Amino acid sequence: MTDPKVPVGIIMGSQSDWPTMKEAADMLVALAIPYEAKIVSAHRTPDRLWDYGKTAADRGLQVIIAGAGGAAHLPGMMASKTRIPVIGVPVQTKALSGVDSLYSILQMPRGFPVATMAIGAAGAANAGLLAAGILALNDPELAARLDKWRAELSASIPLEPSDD
Ligand code: RP5
Repeated sequence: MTDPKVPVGIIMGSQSDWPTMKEAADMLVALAIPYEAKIVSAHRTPDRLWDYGKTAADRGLQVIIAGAGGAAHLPGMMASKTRIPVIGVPVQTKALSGVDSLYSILQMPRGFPVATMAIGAAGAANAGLLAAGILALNDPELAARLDKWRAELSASIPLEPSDD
């Protein structure tokens, strides 16, 4: 399907999820982590979902970031199909502001965990960072890059508020 050395798979239910999920991709790029991005819908392309989950471990994926909105079944279904850790991103919806997505992803039954992020762009960016943290456990060079990224973020926060 793709390069077996790619450690992170970003999957999403629709093209319309990409502006949100790109926040995760941008974070992986910033930390020099290879990734693949695919549209894999639980409802519209269930066979694609099944194939992706079935082959994920053998292809060398180590973390899957799955984003979806509304009746957001993609992360949970992927977690049911593969033991690869799944990080779920609730995409913000117009109808219910993403609370529907959040609840759909969050309330997994015992036995099939999904690490659920915040709704929307911040959640997607944090999904990239969480994936980086998982991979850094066995990659000292990545760990150093992640430590540097975190230190730079901390250093960018002013001590005092300004009126500007
Ligand atoms: C979900 O339905 C997708 O994850 C997306 O967030 C939502 C709406 O999809 P589109 O109608 O924009 O394709 O499956």
